[in-house]
Amino acid sequence: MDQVFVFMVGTAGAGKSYLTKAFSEWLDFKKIDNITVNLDPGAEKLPYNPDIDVREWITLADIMEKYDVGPNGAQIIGADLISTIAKDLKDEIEYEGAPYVIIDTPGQMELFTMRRSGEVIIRVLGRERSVMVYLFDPVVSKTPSGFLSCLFMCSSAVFRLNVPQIPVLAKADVLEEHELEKVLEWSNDPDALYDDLLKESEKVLSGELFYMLRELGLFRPLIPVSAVTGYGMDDIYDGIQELFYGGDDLEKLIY
Ligand SMILES: Nc1nc2c(ncn2[C@@H]2O[C@H](COP(=O)(O)OP(=O)(O)OP(=O)(O)O)[C@@H](O)[C@H]2O)c(=O)[nH]1
Ligand SMILES: [Mg+2]
Repeated sequence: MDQVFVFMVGTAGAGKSYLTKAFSEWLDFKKIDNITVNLDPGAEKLPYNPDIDVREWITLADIMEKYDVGPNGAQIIGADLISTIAKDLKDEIEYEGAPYVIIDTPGQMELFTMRRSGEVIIRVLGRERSVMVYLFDPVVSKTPSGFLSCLFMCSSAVFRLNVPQIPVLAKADVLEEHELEKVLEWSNDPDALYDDLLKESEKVLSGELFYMLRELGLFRPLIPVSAVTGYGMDDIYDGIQELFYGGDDLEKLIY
């Protein structure tokens, strides 16, 4: 059976690990076989028990000792080393065999999106079976310029990794109702965002870039989700189904 690789990607603290847990639990509840994979060698405490864990091969403590570097240098070396175990990860993931493979990526987004490892992992596992759930940080996204910055980050991940994206608004439960409505409106309606950018500051210096994002079709409706309430897990699932099975059902992935 084909496996689908769901990469949780987003800036530090956006909620990747909790969403990994919540989505996995939701799939369990629906009796859809899935496994979780931790790709963060620096993770100290995870809210879930990964079925496959990069820390079996690579830990920051070992790197700091072996290469005589501090924690930041170790993060970078750790990220680069992940590509060297891509084949081992693939073997373990295939051995587990679950149709849904949820992959939690390193805390700092650029370690996965900018360095080569992310690209290598996706290529080794299979680009055509991969999808990225991109998490917008709710606190940053709730101002117009913050939202636009998040959209740039999200777009940079798609340019770099070249896999389809399901953009989600993480931790939607922390926003007030009116804030949530605003963020969702901006993701649906670039003109509404532009108006609010103008209200925020008289001159929108990023105007040309804004138009570029709009012309490239990079504004897409955000799916609000919450790992705390479980809200939106069905929408992530539907998004994945739509992508791989054109909305057909789904028996193929359900055992
Ligand atoms: N209210 C609320 N808090 C959340 C939610 N998801 C995560 N959090 C909190 O946000 C913090 C960061 O969540 P993580 O899932 O660890 O975020 P991450 O992106 O994996 O973070 P790093 O890997 O450390 O960069 C934790 O303290 C969680 O308790 C959510 O849906 N709602
Ligand atoms: Mg994490």
